Order: sequence, then C-alpha cells, then structure tokens
Amino acid sequence: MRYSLLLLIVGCFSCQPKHDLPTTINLNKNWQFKKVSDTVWHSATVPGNVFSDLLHNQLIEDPFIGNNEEKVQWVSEADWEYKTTFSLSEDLLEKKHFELNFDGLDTYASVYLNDSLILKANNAFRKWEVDVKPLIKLENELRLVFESTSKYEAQAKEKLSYELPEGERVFTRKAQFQYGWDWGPKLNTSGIWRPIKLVAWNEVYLKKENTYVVQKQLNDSLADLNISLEDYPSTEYSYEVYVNGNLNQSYERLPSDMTGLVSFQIKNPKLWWPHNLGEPYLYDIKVVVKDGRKILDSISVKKGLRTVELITEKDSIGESFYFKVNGVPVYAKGANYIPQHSFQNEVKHEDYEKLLNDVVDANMNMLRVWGGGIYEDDKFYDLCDEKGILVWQDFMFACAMYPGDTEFLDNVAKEAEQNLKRLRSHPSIALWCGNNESSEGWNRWGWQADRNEEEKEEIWNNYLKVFDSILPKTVNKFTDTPYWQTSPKYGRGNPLYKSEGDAHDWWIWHDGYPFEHLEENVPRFMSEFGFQSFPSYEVIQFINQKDSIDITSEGFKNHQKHSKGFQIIETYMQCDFPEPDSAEDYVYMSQLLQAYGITKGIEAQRRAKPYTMGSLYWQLNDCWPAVSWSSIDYFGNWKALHYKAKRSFEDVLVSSKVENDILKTWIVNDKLDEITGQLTLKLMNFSGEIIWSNEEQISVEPLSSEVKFQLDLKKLDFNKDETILVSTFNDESSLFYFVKPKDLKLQQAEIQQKITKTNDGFAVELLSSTLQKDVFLSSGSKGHFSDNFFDLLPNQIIIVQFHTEAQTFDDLQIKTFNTFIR
Ligand code: BMA
Repeated sequence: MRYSLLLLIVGCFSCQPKHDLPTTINLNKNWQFKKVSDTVWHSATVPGNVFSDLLHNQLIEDPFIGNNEEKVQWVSEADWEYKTTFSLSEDLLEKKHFELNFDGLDTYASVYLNDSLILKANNAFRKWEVDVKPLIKLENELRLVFESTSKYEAQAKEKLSYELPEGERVFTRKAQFQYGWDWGPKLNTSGIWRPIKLVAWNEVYLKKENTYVVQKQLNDSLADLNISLEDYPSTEYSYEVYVNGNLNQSYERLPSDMTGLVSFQIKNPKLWWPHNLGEPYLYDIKVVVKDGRKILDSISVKKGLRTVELITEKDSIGESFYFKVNGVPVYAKGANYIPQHSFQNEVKHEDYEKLLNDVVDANMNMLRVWGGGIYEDDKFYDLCDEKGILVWQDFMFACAMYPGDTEFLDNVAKEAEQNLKRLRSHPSIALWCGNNESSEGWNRWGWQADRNEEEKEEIWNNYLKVFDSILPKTVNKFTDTPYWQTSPKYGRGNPLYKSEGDAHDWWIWHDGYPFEHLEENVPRFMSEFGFQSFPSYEVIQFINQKDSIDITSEGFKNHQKHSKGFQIIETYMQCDFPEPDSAEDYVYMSQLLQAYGITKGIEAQRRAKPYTMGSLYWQLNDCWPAVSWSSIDYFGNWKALHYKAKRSFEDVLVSSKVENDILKTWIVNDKLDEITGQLTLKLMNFSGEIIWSNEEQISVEPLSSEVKFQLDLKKLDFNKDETILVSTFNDESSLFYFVKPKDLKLQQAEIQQKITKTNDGFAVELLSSTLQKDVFLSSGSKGHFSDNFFDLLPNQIIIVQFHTEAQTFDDLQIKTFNTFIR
C-alpha cells in the first residue's frame, strides 16, 4: 500500500512539465509579392524590400549599375502586396496568448491576418505588436499592402499653409537618405525590412527591450544592479539571476518593495572600456522566471558596466564638449557612419563584422550613426559593444524641419521610446543626439527667408517640441545616456563655432577653403569634416560593367551625387597635387588628395587636445558604389584615407608643423599611462643622407598633447623641397614634408619587389634607393593589403602582407607618387 502511494506521488511529480516557455515562430518563409494592380505573384524574401525582390526575380535591372537608378523610379510610386501562409499545431493553438511582432514595416502598411485588418503602420522605425489570439487558426494567411509614400506625403503637405525644408521626406518616418542624398541614390524602398515573428505563451514572455539592467551604483569594489522587468511587476513568481553562468541571486518571491525589479550585485566588477583604453568587458546576465519548479521564461543580456558622461562645462574659452568614460576623459577618434546599403536586407552579419574590424584597425574608438539613415540593427551595437567602439547615436532626423501636428509628435515619441528601450543596454552608446544639421539649416541656410513671423515661430516651436522636449524627456526616462539637441551646436560662421559644443567644418569642400584652414580652426569637438575621392577600380568597373577605368561615362557620372563634386575635386587637386592624365591615375590622385586634407585636420585636432576632444570625419562607408567622402568604398576596399587615418589616429602620435619658421613636434598620448622614451628627429634628403638629427629622452603625460621639440629652421640650411623630417618616438614614427606634394623634387628610381607565399596570401617586400612617396599596391585579385599608400624610405625594406584567397599573384601593380613629378 505504502509502496503504491509512493509510486503515485513520484508519477505525478514527473508528469508535471518542467517548463512552460513561450514559442517563437519566425515568419520568414513562403512569401510572395506582387504589384497591387497586377495578378501574378512572385517569390519574395523576408526581411527584404521590393527592389531586392524585383531584382532577384529579374524584373528590374540592378539600380547600382550605370544609369539604372533612373529606370527603377516607378517602383517607389507603385503599391505592393506581400503574403504568406503558415500553419500551427493543435497543441500550440492551446496557448493563452498570441502576438504578432513586426520589427520593421516600410512604411505605410495595412496588415491582414486571415483577411481581417489587424494593423495600419506608418513608421518604418517602429515595431508593432498585435494581439492575434482571437484570429489565429490552424491554417493562416498573413497579407500586407504597402502604399507609396508620396500619396501620404501629399496629404500631409496639403494640411500645411507653408513648405517645410527640405522636401516631402519630412512627412514620412523612414530612412531619409532613400529620397536621395549627396552621396546616395534615390531609391525609396518599401516592404518588410525587419523580421516578423509570431509568439505564443501562457504565463510569462520576457521581451528583451523590457529587461533592463539598471546600474544603481558602480565603483571598483561593487556593482549594485537591478534588472527591471517591465512586463512582469508581479511578485508571484520566483526569480534567479545568473552572472557568467553562475547563480548570483535567487528570490522565492520578490519582496514587495522590489516589484518588477530583481536586485543583485557583482563584487570587484570588471569595467567596460573603449578598446584603446582597456578591455571592452561584457558580463553575461541571465534571468530566469519560475513558478515553483517550472521555468516560465528566461532571457540573457550582455551588460558592459561603465559610466558615460558628456561634459559640457563653461570654461575660460567657452564651453567644453567631451566624453568621460568611467571618469576618464576620452579623446574620440573616428568617423560618421551611414547605412551600408540602400537596401538594408542586403547587409549581412559579415559586413558588420568586417566594417567594424576596419574601424578598430584604423584606431578609431567612436562612430557617429548619422541621423539621415537608420537606427541600426542589433548586430551593429552588439559588435560595437564587443569591440569597444563608442557610438554617438543620432535620432533619425537630418537636414530638415519637421511637422509638429499631434499625430506626427505621437508617432515620434513612440519611435523614440521603442528605439531607446531596444538599444539602452548597449554600453557602446555614449550619446543620443536629436538631429543632424536641422538647427544649423534653420539658422544659416536661408530656410527662414520669405516667411512671416508667425510661420517662423510655428516651425521653430515644432522643432523645439521634438528636439527640446519629447526626445530629451524620453532619453532621460528610459536611459542613463546623455542627450544633445543637434549636431553641430552652431553652424560655421557663428562666432561660437570654435569655442562651444561640437562643430561641422564644411569650409573645407562645400566652401572651397584650403585644407590649411583646418589647422587654424580647431573646434571643441569636430563631429564632421570631409572631402570626396573616387572609389577603387573595382567599384568603377562595376558601375560601368567594363574592365577599363572610365570616369567620364554618363552612368559613372550618375554615381557622383554632389552637383559640383567633380569640379571641387579638380580645384583642390590643382592647388596641392599634380594633375594626372589617365583615369586610373586620377583615381589614385583623388584618394591621395582626400587623405592629405583629412589627416591634416585629424592631426591638428589631436594636437589641440584637450581644447579639442574629438575628431570624427565625414564619412566612413558608402551605401552604394559611388564617388563620395567615404574612406572605405562600397566593396569594402580601403581608400588612401583609411590607411592614412589609421596612422593619424594612433594612440601615440608624433605630429609636426611649421609655424613662422619654427618646426614644432608634438607627442599626443591617448593612453592612460605616462610614456617615457627617446624622441629622435632626423632631416633626411630623398637619397637617405642625414642633414641634421637630434635625440632626446622625454616623458609624456597620460592623456596629453604637448610640443616636445622646437627648432628654428632659419638656423639650418637645407632645401625644403628635397628634405623630409623623420620623427621617431619609441615604436611610433612619422614623416613630415615641408612643401606641398606637387612642389616636392622627388627622384625617379625603380622599386625592387620580392613576393613570397604566406598562409593567407602573399608577402610583398619592397626596396628603393630613393624615397618613394605614396606607394600604392593593387591587384586584380580580391584581397587586402596590410599597408598601402605608404612612403618607402630610401634603402629601407618594407614588407606588406597581401591577404587574399587567390593562389597565384602575378599581377602586382605598383604606383608611386614620384612618377608624377615632372
Ligand atoms: C554633412 C552630412 C550630410 C552630407 C555631408 C556632405 O553635413 O550631415 O548631410 O552628406 O555633409 O555634404
């Protein structure tokens, strides 16, 4: 009797399920699409967009080739329909809750489940969650109709008695660059651009964005933390917290004063640092919700423990602008990031990985995610967290004034809340910034002309509602990250440009000022300055679909989106560089020109530390094959700028400049430690003879920039156009020229080369009897040179690695700037 009772008890216990977890089904299969007015359906990819689908079905030509962009404009004017079917099991249907999650719909979409309208979406930056329990069945059909944005934009425009700068795009909450930009095509997409999921659960479903690790206190000995579980303020369940896989804390029931908050601590915490200052350490934190022994749900988050502050304090010059991470002032080095493709679905995990590795390789520690693109995919921020790259995150508003009606404002408020909640756990995010250049545009680009006072007041008040009220309040409510209203704080021309806030220097390029202007006009934080160049031969060949390098075809010209772009490059080239004859050489020279100007700026801004505390150039990457400001082209090839920026962004930089015949050499130290060592300076002619040299033992303070050597050049007799300064401090060395590139009297000599096979490509050994400037290696095989566009000192061997999958390498091309000196 007793025995059978025991069996009964054991039997009951084991038949009780151990968990009751939510089930998630990705609805990424069986999709079809068609133009609403057509009858034939074609296969579609989800997530995706209509251009990609048309292209994959060979219904349009590739818009990235030649002039095809023009031919596909009809696509954005049409309405498109997508549908799929999915079946569920009887068991699953028993679940208490069913929710359809749409992570991103682009943009005006009507969504039908089993022919019932369940959603009307109007913001590509929002996600949508719909309770579908009443409609869900064993066999289901999901159908979405996307209407062209122009219809909605025309309606919104009708309601206003004035025009808002700049264009119809301001009425639609989607990536603004898709309406055409000065580096990007007009390809206004539509479709399901982020995943759709069906989630079914009974009791608990933990959403990532609602599971937030709050840092109550952080010091060397203790991290006092709360996990805020916004979905489940209930005290009914028990909770367990695991840190790096080890149980850290458990609660049978949450105490009543901890409703929705699970508190835990980490002793002697490891902090998260930008990669150049320490390890970007991430904790793996997991929370498990249970009912008795039954697991209801669990969720893991990566958490980097760090503090971040934006320091804007009045000082003797004006107002500072810099970031402190874990209490340490960080000099920000990096670039502005734009979407990697006009069609977001084409950006793969490997693309993020590669580009962000290129960022770290170039010694950058910050990217600015620019406001005319997208709030990036989670992958982007995950990788920035892992790699220790700080992110300046704009809200997605750029170069325009936006409407202020209640519907628009509500839409923006929800967009902000959702994106802040999605992204707030990322330690890499150091700043949320309201917009790109909207305030500058309003104040300095003539947008106020021909408007009456009332109109101006209304437009500006609407600006303030979004950027001075909704966005900062939402940032403060949901995150511990600083907010900045607009980038730049003041436009150029405003006397405060140099003394307060961040700045965009478009005197260079847009206003045609010489590059030297950058050296005299360092602001507190340079958040944009840039110059265009031509992309790699590979990109040009792709645009023209031919092997020869043609930069005059109509198709190619369509890939220069700045109306005066070619002319500006030409004018600057004439000023500093010799002008080459062939198209190939012109491409090379344009890249040298860009690198020359931008690194001049970077070094001036770094020398000016701590007055200046950031240098972000415009722009890192491209969204299509183009002539643009990027340092990495559409196919991922590094332009001269990326190689040279890498040198100018070294943590320890030796940088020289001549001021009134005095040669000054600075050491910039971005490291947390003092450095001592030998500073060696040599004046060398192009054959390698030393004209003068000096050696000194010096020490350099942490986080500093200081002139460590000065020399009155009047006291030395040498030809400036035939001499180079070689400066070396410990492992760091730099070369300095006394005249413009075009005035150098470089000599002609052969470059000897030796190529040997390595594990992942080839090693190229180079040697020359004279100084060879800007040596450029290229090959028809896909690959990456570990260094390029470098100067080869006379009689010194350089070994460059060519990383490639190619098994043979017999087409090495070498260009050197020397051959352009006539
Ligand atoms: C900056 C950016 C972009 C633009 C770039 C080059 O101001 O914010 O709007 O593409 O200049 O003109």
